[in-house]
Amino acid sequence: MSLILWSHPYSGYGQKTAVALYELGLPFELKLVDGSPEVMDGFLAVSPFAKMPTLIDTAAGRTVIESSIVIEYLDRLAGAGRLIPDDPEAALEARFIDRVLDTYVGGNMNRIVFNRLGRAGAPNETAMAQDAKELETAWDMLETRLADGRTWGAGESFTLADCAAAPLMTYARRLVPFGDRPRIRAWHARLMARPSFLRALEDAAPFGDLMPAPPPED
Ligand SMILES: N[C@@H](CCC(=O)N[C@@H](CS)C(=O)NCC(=O)O)C(=O)O
Repeated sequence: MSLILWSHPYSGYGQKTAVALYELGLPFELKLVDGSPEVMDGFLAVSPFAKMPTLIDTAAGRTVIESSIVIEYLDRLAGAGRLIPDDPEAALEARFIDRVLDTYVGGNMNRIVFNRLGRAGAPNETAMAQDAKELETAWDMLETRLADGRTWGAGESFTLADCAAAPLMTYARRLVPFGDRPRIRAWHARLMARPSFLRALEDAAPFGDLMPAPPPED
């Protein structure tokens, strides 16, 4: 098997990449980043920022980091045109929605979680409130974008945008609920039924619930 994925099945960005691998039908070997010193030594050697996911393509002798770039790479490996649409306008939209999700949903979510877990000392309430406010702005932007009736995040086909949306929205809504945004709710319900994401959730299930936030009530 030529693809090795350094990741953890509970990681949102790791799940984003797993969804892409399952969508494309590409087999891979998981290198579990479990935090143990022996694993971290190997992980730091391939991923200098120690961020999951990191993909190694042993056949091509390449290491690829950053989930969106990993997915671009995988899509090309699988023949291109599926998760990154061939049409340049559609590709631009997929990349745009992916950026919004990575930066303003996943990024803000990770900072709030980091604070809640007290990773940098006492939680900074002001920073958390600002991060939560930006997450509301991201939900508003996505709700507006979906007003054209699209089925998936960037149009009628499942793309990079949806690989990002499935895990990142599922986690982030536990911190900032979707509220009165029916189009986001409907999109998220479709993502929750997608076999590739269900498979990623199954992979994560044995690790329990590590999120410092209650399960969603809505
Ligand atoms: N921009 C990166 C973000 C990756 C990221 O933040 N991964 C988290 C897990 S969801 C991580 O590795 N955290 C470990 C750490 O920060 O120590 C990407 O898209 O791959």
